[in-house]
Amino acid sequence: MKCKTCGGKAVVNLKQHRLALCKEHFLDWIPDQTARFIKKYRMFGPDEKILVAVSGGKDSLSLWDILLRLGYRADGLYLGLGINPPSESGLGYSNESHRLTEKFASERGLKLHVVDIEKTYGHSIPVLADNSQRGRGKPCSVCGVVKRHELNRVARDMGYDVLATGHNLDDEAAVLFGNTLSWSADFLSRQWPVLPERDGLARKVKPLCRFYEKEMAAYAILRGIEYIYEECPFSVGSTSIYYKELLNKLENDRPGAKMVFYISYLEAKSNGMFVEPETIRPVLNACPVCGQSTSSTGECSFCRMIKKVSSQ
Ligand code: Q46
Ligand code: ZN
Ligand code: ZN
Repeated sequence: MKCKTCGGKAVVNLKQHRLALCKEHFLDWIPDQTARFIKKYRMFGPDEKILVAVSGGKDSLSLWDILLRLGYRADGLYLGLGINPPSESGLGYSNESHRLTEKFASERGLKLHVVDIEKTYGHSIPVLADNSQRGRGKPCSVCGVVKRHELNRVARDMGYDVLATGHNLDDEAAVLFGNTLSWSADFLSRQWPVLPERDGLARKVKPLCRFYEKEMAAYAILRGIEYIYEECPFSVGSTSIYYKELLNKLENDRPGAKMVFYISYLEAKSNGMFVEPETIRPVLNACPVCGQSTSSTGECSFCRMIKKVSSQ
């Protein structure tokens, strides 16, 4: 197998793109494509200040690396979720992911914001999940509320123009698959590589949304990025992993099917399908405690949850 660009020995074979590349040209291809997607979906301009949500995983650390290689001003934000049951690394999932994120940032002299949820609000994610109505047996729902709240808070309070996350094609296709199974019109109308800024909610972008997960793993490994291999222990048995497995079966039989599923959706949307009806757009109010936008008339779900668990 030869590199399509230089004719040297190819190390990656991107079947879905009918493209084989050597290490050097693959490591250039990923940022080139990312730059194309940033422009195509009008994610941000060259002078905007970007906050990258980093988890210690391959996608978010690679995203940070790519944005810096493209010349953007990008700082990182790590949320310490306190998920530390005994794990492969012996350190616990959150401790190990924090260590690797700090290492990545310090080796490159980068600015990393860290918010430890337990130190800041008194409770880790597992404790919040065990003690709030929302979380019984399902920490991911609590975790989602906390992440959304904190990412937005730091982006807004620290004056960033845009919040970037490392969601890849496999993540987006799984979400799309779930929304399609239930024909969730409001979610289908909102899923897009960019969520514009609105009523105090920071603009959110997903520059890696058109790369396969395995492409990002190859990028991280070939770039020598040290990332956490283990998954969050609470992801085991989740619906999104089940959907990913189903889509992988399809992809195995028909290479490229996952990409066609997601990209055809983006094209259909650009052509006017799934327009967001005004009637399902919730009116947003400011939470009287934290000031963040919420669709409820009183305190936001994050503040209600912290108050409830703290009063027990
Ligand atoms: S970190 Fe949080 Fe995920 Fe763990 S508890 Fe669930 S949502 S699985 S990406
Ligand atoms: Zn080459
Ligand atoms: Zn609030």
